[in-house]
Amino acid sequence: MAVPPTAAQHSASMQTYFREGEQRAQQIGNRGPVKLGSDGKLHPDILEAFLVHGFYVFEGLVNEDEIALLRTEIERLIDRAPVGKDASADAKGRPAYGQEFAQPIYSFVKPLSDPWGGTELLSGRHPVQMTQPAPDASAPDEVVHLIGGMCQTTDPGLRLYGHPLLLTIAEAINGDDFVPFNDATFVKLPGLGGSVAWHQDGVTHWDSPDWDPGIHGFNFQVQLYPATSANCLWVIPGSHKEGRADIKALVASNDGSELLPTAIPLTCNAGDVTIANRQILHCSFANTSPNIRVAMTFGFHRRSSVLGASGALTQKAADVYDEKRVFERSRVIAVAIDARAQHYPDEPRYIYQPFAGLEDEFRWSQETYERVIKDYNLQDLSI
Ligand SMILES: O=C(O)CCC(=O)C(=O)O
Repeated sequence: MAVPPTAAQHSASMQTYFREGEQRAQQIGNRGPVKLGSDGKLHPDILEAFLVHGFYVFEGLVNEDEIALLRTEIERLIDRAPVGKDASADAKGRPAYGQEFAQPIYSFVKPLSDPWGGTELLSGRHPVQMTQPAPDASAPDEVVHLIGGMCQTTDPGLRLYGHPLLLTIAEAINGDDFVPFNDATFVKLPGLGGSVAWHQDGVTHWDSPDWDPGIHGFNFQVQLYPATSANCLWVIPGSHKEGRADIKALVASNDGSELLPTAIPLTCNAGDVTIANRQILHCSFANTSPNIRVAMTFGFHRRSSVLGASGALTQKAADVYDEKRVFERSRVIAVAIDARAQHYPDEPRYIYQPFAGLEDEFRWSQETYERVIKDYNLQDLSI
């Protein structure tokens, strides 16, 4: 087996690819502030740009104060994480956070490793393993890679889920009866963060007679820190329209290299929000840079894609998504909207059509935390 590069060698070897990718990204553009039409809906030019390229970068969508609150919370969650998968104490020996949730909220990786590439995990959708640089000798055995459950672990996370602009974008893409998918906060610690091998997210609908480029929904990523080409998400523009990609063949025809030649980095400033079609081919590399990236990632689907579908990814195939299940998971949106309205009373409140008229049943309170929010992610709608 080839000797893995050191972190420093890996970083040096990536620089030309990063610069070339940045140039390709600049040529495409596909970024700017969110724009609404006179009807209050997402401007059709942005929707069209998203449909063509499969991604868009909304610059400065979440304001600085809100980003500061989110950072404080995520820093707390990282600080209070168990030291590894099977641990119950944090690095300072305190009982780790999150033991009360039914589904573990933290996922870990070995520093700079690729946990999914070349494995059958997550429906085998990451067929090629990425380069896994050797971490420095001082690196811990495991580092936080993902934190789940943003709506139950932090109040600012719940409020972000009810952000009127984000929900207006979700409505434009998936219709006004859109439904949730799942969420995960990707944490790429400087010099330690693992990679996410090339993949497409969708699992269930590739062979559907109704297949189309939007059938597997899309994800938001809200960036809490600047995202650079060394730690950000890379995508292949337009690949969401071409069906299931043969990733092994793509890498093989690129001399076995994962540095695919048409990919671009979605570099961002803190507060920028990306949207990516879940069928777009995407990855992120081991973070051998000195900069952290934290991306709060949560997705939405068309109702028609989810109703009657069976569970995928972290959900069981025996889980069939009926009206009741979809309604129950969608309640999180209703509570999030109210939590946001209570905290930001001067901001316009998003009206979520499936819950219009039911607002009083889903006011944000300790009671709705227990009834709707706690362990909501057991009901994720993964396809
Ligand atoms: O943000 C990343 O590093 C990876 C995100 C990703 O692969 C996903 O959301 O499916």
